[in-house]
Amino acid sequence: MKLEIVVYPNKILREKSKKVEKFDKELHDLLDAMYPMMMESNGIGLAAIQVAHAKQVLILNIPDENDEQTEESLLEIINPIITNTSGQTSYQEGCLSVPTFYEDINRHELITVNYQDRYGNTKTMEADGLLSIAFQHEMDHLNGILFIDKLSYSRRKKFEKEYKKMLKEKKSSNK
Ligand code: Y12
Ligand code: CO
Repeated sequence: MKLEIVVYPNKILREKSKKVEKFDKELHDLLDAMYPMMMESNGIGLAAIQVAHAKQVLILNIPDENDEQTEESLLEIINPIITNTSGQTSYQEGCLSVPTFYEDINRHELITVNYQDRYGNTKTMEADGLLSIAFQHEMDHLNGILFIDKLSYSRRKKFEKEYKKMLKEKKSSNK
């Protein structure tokens, strides 16, 4: 399966992802293709809508204490629902669909998530630290929400100006 990362301001990123009903080869092929795409792009999280598949699917691979990402730490998350939250935290987030831009975003510190694995088994997980932040960032994608939507009005205006300039420069250097 050939995948490409969808980049802001593409409207695909605003689509709401649909619940997965079939835990079949099509789903497994999508998950199997998302993993190398995320790793090649130096990502730690990727939602299916970022590769133009509007399914409630996301993958996460948080670096360990040696800053390494192994296949064993890969999480495949289908149809996630946050059932509990506590605390507040802030982290400088980035997104493969919004290249070159990073900004501090407020999130819940601790979350409990119900989800299904690639076979449809129901699971519950508690997440804190970077995993909790990545979960919340990727789950926002399933609802068509980007981290830039959480910026203040003035910060967002500044972002739009800088981002447009970056896209223009990128386009002219590719000519
Ligand atoms: C904390 C913050 C954000 C998340 C969501 C997942 N975000 C990512 O995985 C973002 C990755 C990313 C990688 C980039 O590529 C390189 O650094 C080589 C990148 O590059 C550029 O902007 C040029 C941007 C974002 C979870 C937890
Ligand atoms: Co993102």
